Amino acid sequence: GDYYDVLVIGGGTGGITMAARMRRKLGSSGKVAVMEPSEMHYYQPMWTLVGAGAKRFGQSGRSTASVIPSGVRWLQERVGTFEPEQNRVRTVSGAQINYKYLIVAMGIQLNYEQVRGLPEAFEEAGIGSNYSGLYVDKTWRALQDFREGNAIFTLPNTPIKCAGAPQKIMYLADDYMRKTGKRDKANFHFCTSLAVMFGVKKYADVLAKIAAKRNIAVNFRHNLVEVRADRREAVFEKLDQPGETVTLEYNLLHVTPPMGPVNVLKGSAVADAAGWVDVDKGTLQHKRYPNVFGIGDCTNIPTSKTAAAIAAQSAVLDKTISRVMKGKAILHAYDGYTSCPLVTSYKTCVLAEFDFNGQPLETFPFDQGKERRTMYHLKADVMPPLYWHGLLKGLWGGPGIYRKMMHLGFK
Ligand code: FAD
Ligand code: UQ1
Repeated sequence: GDYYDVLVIGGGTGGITMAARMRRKLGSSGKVAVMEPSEMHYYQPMWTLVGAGAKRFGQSGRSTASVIPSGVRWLQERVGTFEPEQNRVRTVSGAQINYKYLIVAMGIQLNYEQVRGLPEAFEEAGIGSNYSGLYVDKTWRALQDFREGNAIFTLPNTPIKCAGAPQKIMYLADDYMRKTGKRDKANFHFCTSLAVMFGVKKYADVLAKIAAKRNIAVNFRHNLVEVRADRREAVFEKLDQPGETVTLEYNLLHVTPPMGPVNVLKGSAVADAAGWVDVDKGTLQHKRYPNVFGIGDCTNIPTSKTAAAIAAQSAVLDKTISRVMKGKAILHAYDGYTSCPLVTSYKTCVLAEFDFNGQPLETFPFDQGKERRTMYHLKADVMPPLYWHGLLKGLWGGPGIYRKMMHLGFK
């Protein structure tokens, strides 16, 4: 079979970022390959704004061909099995690809079918989901079509990527309905499997106040289990009262689907018992195979799954791989940095940033727990070019160094 010095599985955020970094490290072409089946690469964080009509879906995607770094081979295939003892993978079509170093960046899988009635319900009106390119435009359609009644926003009982996104669309919808004069005919419900508004107390407190001020009912420990699109009903199980369900009628339903590890990882040699790539959280090196690494949503790194986390992880993994290649001892450098721009209206945002311990790790020398216009501008206008021209080129390792500089200057 074919051989590459570095084989990257997955051409999403983490995969393209690491391919760019490895290409720069290894120089001459043909040494690095990315296996990615999709024709298109999407900047998923924009879908929050697409679902609210503030950006168009077309602005969120570019061809995979255009984001593969020059000198990196694109293998347009799907991995089928991992054989790390033999330093190779097999594609679903049976080809063997050998490597010296493997980077797994396969993302997280959306499991809509784990909710009864989905995904068929998306064929009806009044329901959308910002998490999928297939359904994000339906969120915006449903917002525009809304006249009166219940507007319901869900958060599932599984790990998810960008844990703030289920709420961002709710605050945008609230703002939209105030602007269009429909808000007084709407009842807003946030139905979340969690018992808190957010995993970090500082931001949870801020969000609880915002929801109360905007007259949004928060139903904790409610997990969506069924959608009856013909009757416009959403059924929730009460996680603290086993066997009990609540049925709510909806005129607008935004679904955040259950998520989990991608199927081919489950039970594979590189995964942990749950199906996540089993890496050291400080170095991103595999716990059993020293020439295998993981980055991003597919790993068991105990931090919130975001592109911002991948930015910080990519700088750490770059160093880890350099040291492994040189036979040097590796450093436990990743602190869990992750960020979630909590969009709270069409012009405001609370920029949450935190580490493994849920301690705020804010970049700017002001309190990011306040709703700010500057942070909305950062999310809507600064992040997309930073993603395409910084992160995906391997040039953006997260804001850590700027945080340290600014805090030196201001404290
Ligand atoms: P992905 O980018 O999802 O890439 C995984 C890739 O693996 C895919 O291209 C897939 O095709 C490929 N793959 C899967 N199976 C196989 C296989 N068998 N063989 C080969 N390839 C395979 N993050 C932020 O930082 N800030 C935000 O504001 C933000 N907002 C978000 C809002 C929404 C609505 C969503 C959906 C996400 C948001 N995120 C945000 C999260 C961010 O987009 C993800 O965390 C990030 O893109 C994950 O990158 P990844 O490389 O781990 O996975
Ligand atoms: C970030 O680095 C990043 O990845 C490029 C995001 O994803 C789009 C983010 O949402 C955020 C907030 C960051 C962090 C960057 C700064 C400047 C705080």
